[in-house]
Amino acid sequence: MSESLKSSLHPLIVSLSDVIIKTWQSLSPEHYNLPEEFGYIEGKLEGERLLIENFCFQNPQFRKMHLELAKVGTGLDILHCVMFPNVQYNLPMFGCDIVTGKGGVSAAIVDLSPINGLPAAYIEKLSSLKNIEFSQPRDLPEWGNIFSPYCLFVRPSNSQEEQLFLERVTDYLKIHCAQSQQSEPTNLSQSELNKIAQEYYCSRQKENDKTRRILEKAFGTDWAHKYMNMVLFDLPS
Ligand code: 18B
Repeated sequence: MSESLKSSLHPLIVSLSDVIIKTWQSLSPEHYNLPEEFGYIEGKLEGERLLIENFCFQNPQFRKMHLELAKVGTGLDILHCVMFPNVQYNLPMFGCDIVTGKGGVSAAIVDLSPINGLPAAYIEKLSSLKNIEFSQPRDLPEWGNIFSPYCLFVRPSNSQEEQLFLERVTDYLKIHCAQSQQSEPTNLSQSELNKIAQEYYCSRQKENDKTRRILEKAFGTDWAHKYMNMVLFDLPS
């Protein structure tokens, strides 16, 4: 990981990216080649530099495990992470997004989002986690009907809440990695349903205008469209 970009990011993003990469090690990840032009990217947003760095892996259960770190000027840091299951496995979508600004963390979201329902083992594990209260919960946007009842979306208001968020993401990742290792491939017709559900998840995520706006301003409309469709939320083949 390039220390130059990473070390300049908000501490919550640095800690979480370490946790994600470390947890993925247990999944025997192989490298996933993103389209060449999209590894390390630099653009300009309203005269400010936008730096993007991508880390991408795959294994039999996950067609793509994607971590993205981004910095806009000196004001805005972003962590974006999605684990896309292979559609042959009945696994949910792990997704996480952190956006930090001059005033601290403005958005921190993590979920294991259902693909044709959450498997019973996930419900059991997620509902037995201890309840954590955050002082500033946030409301999901209109396109957010893809998220599960276990979706956590907050504005952590101090470093203690940032730590609690980090622990909860770690819980979700550990549950997901362990469950994925026990998962067996399903049949063809269920795989087809999983594919449709994953396409729906991606189409809803692409309705996030806040993400689109930043990419469009820095790199132009065409590039942003390509990036959202080929890198952030590409469809299963
Ligand atoms: N996202 N986020 O990933 N987004 O990618 N993100 C924002 O304080 C980027 C995901 C999610 O309230 C904001 O409001 C950019 C995944 C939700 O309307 C900004 C990239 C999930 C919201 C960005 C990126 C996800 C949100 C506004 C590419 C969930 C709230 C910050 C690197 C699993 C939307 C704020 C709303 C917000 C930007 C969720 C600036 C550029 C995987 C729900």
